[in-house]
Amino acid sequence: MRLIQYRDGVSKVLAAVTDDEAVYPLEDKNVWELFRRAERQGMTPLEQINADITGGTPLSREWSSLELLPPVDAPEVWAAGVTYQRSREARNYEVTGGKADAGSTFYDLVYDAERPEIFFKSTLARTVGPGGSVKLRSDSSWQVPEPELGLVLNAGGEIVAYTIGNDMSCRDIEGENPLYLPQAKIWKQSCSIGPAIRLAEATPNPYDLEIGLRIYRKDEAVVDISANTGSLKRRLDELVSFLKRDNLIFDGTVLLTGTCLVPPDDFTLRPNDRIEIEIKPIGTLINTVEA
Ligand code: DO4
Ligand code: MG
Repeated sequence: MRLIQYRDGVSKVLAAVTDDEAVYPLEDKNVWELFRRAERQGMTPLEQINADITGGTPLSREWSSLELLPPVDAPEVWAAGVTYQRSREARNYEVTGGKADAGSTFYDLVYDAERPEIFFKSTLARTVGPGGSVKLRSDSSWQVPEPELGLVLNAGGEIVAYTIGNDMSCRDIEGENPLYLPQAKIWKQSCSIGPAIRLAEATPNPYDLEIGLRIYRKDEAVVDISANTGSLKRRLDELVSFLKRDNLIFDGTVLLTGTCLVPPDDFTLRPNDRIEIEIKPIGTLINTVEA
């Protein structure tokens, strides 16, 4: 079971999307209201949704045709890094000017260290949703999307759902100096999440999710790669525990878990490219690229 938010005229609607792709608008203003209502009824969120939609009539439209909004209003988005071997190799390539197996870079060290890399990625105002545009930085000539599994947390730091995130990144700025990381990662519309959140209780194994990245240029697929969250170096609760440490977590804080997909090293995004990131049990996050 997934949840989406969409615009209907001037209203924002929360809706459940079943595994058969049927869409049922819910009475709650947002996912947190739904969770509280379920708790009052002594039900899990999934049980509450099933009780709500049983005997109901789904929308006659497909959910991809709705005016989708980010599925959760994330006050903050954080991200973990170098959690997959593929990411480690790509960062090493950036800092050494071409050697993926450098052996002793910051990236090699953090891959094996007890403390993971966790960085601040985005705020509500900088984050776009499905169908929105992600922007390119004007001072970078090597930019890529980073498809990542996103953890949706409540204020207690529990993983309540999963989503898809795009941690847009400037490989040249990042490679020039690790101290430039915030500039390589954070700018207007440099983060996207959606199209849905999948309830944690309806996700049997987050360590076995296929992630696909397709990038279309004038309708031709110029990148088409995939990987599996099974190759994640860390546990999800381990990443959350470092994020939570002496920190403030809000209902809707999202933690991106690092990328396992990096386009070929000679690839850079261009205006009007269409990025599609798919995790089947969640959906496909589609964004266009703007200068
Ligand atoms: O250290 C740089 C960023 C790493 C990252 O964003 C990732 O591995 O996904
Ligand atoms: Mg990343």
